[in-house]
Order: sequence, then C-alpha cells, then structure tokens
Amino acid sequence: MLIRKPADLRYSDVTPQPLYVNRRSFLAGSVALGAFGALAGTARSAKLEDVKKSPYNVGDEKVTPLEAITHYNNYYEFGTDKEDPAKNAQNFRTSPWTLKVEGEVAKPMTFDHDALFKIAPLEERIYRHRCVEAWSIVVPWIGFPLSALLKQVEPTSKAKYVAFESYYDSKQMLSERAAGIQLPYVEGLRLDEAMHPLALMAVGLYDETLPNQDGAPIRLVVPWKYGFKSAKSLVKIRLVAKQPPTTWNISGPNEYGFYSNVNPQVDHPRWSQAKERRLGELFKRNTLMFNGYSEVASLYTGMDLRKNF
Ligand SMILES: Nc1nc2c(c(=O)[nH]1)N[C@H]1C(S)=C(S)[C@@H](COP(=O)(O)O)O[C@H]1N2
Ligand SMILES: [Mo]
Repeated sequence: MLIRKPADLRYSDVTPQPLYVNRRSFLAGSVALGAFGALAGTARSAKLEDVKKSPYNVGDEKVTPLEAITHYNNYYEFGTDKEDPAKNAQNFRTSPWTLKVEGEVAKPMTFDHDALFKIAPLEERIYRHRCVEAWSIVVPWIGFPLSALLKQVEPTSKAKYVAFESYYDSKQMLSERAAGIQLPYVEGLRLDEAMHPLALMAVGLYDETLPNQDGAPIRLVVPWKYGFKSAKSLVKIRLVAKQPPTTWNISGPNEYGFYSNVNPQVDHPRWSQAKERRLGELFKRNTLMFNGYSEVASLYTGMDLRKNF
C-alpha cells in the first residue's frame, strides 16, 4: 500500500513563514512564469476573469498559502513523494485537451481546452480539503458545480453513478509500476452525490488556472470526502448504471472504500482519522464529520457509514 502514513509528513510541519506567498508576489511571479511558459511551449497559469464570489466558503479559517498548496501534492502519475508533482509536472501538456462526457446520457458532449472554462459561470469557492493521510489544507478553488455540467448532458433514468477518468500518458508520466497504482486513475460518485451543489469541477485556484500539479486543466473537488476522490486532469466522465471501480479501492479494498466520506469515527486500519494537521500549523485539529460539510448528511440517511466507509 503506497499512501503514506501521517508520520511521513515533511513539508507541512516545516514550511517556514518566509516561504508563504501572498497574493501580490504570487501574481508577479506568475507573469515571469507565463513568459517562460510561452518560450517552452507549455501552458502556464493564466489569470481567470469574471469569477464571482460564492456562498460556499469556509468561515474564518485561514486560506492555505499557495506555496503549500502547490508544493505538497499527491499526484502519483508524477511521483509518489509530496514534492515530486511540482517538479515533474512542469512540462505536462494540457493543451490541446479533450474532456468527454458520455454514457447513460441523452446528449453526450466533448469539450476542448478553451471550452472547459465556458461550461458554466466560474465561482470562487474556499473549501477545506482533507487527505486520507491526516493532513488538510484550505483552498480557494475556481470552478463550477458538477451538477451544471451533468444537467447539460441530460442523464437517462439508467444513470445511477458517475465514473471519472484522469489523463494518462506513459511518455509524460510514471509507469503503473513506478507509480504503484493502476492507471489511468479512476474515481466515482453516486449520481446524487455528484449532483450535490458542493461537488465542484475546478479549473483554477488563487485567481489563476490550475497549476499542473493540482490537476490542470480540470479536476474534480468533493470537499466532504477524502482527497483521493477528487481526481485530477480529467479526460472522461461517464454516467453508468453500476458502481464504478476506483483506483485506491482496487489498490487496497480494506483501507479505501467507495464512499470515503471524511469520518473521524472510522479509523483507517493503520492510523486514526480523529485528528489532522493543517499544513503550516503546529497543533493538530479535530477532524470534522463530512469534513465539516454537514449539509451532505441527508445523502447517507439509513446507511451504516462504518460498513460503507
Ligand atoms: N489523477 C490523480 N488524481 C488525484 C491523485 C492522484 O494521484 N492522481 N491524488 C489524490 C489525492 S490522494 C489527493 S489528497 C488530492 C490532492 O490534491 P492537491 O494535490 O491539489 O492538493 O488529489 C487526488 N487526485
Ligand atoms: Mo489524499
């Protein structure tokens, strides 16, 4: 099993104050990166315009600095250490791109790179993100509700689940063997979970398009579930009748279930889920049921969340 134990945290506890990037220096830095990106022929972060504020924001919790959000990542296709994706995804080609939405739908759709940013009006949503490895961050995502996309394709009455597939290219990414997981990375949600207003398709963070290591050009964000449900760099969304296979469940069925709701009362077989370390903070904080998003509880009425972990 490759997901690391909480004790393996490194960047999180040591990130010193000077490394924290404020909004202004981040924007200045990205202009330089943009010029370099143009020379290198790879897409770099671009400012996202017309982003409206959303009511779906955490309260008074501090937003995690960009430096930590972009240098402490899980993206196994680009390496199994937290620092790997920032280095190894730098030249990842995200344009041209194709996202296909298909399966049990009346109107299948295909989006190219630029169309991804016009699927629905963009909103900023500041969400908690809780990794199964007991660390957490607060991210100012930019995106649109997954429900807005699903409504456009018109799911048929047979559609009960949504299957997500990440991009995979062995020329740009690690082999399955080196990554230690089956690739392409796949994830899934029940249709009613996918339709919940909190389920987000993210195309940016901190005012700009997504950095490659965070799942450019488009990724899923399901804030009440452990971070691994939020598949990156999506190329396919398929509406299906049966519960789809998911990468970490295939890898370790006793450790990672299909639902993967954040639940402080159900420990991982190898560690407690009761507490978490917020990147950049010294003391652990209590993990909240559904990661604090209690409004999703009604999706699971009558279900035993110990069995359906
Ligand atoms: N394709 C793909 N998506 C992925 C992963 C991955 O390895 N590959 N890791 C998951 C895990 S374990 C987490 S915690 C989040 C991390 O997202 P972040 O790096 O943007 O914080 O992405 C998820 N999505
Ligand atoms: Mo994770």
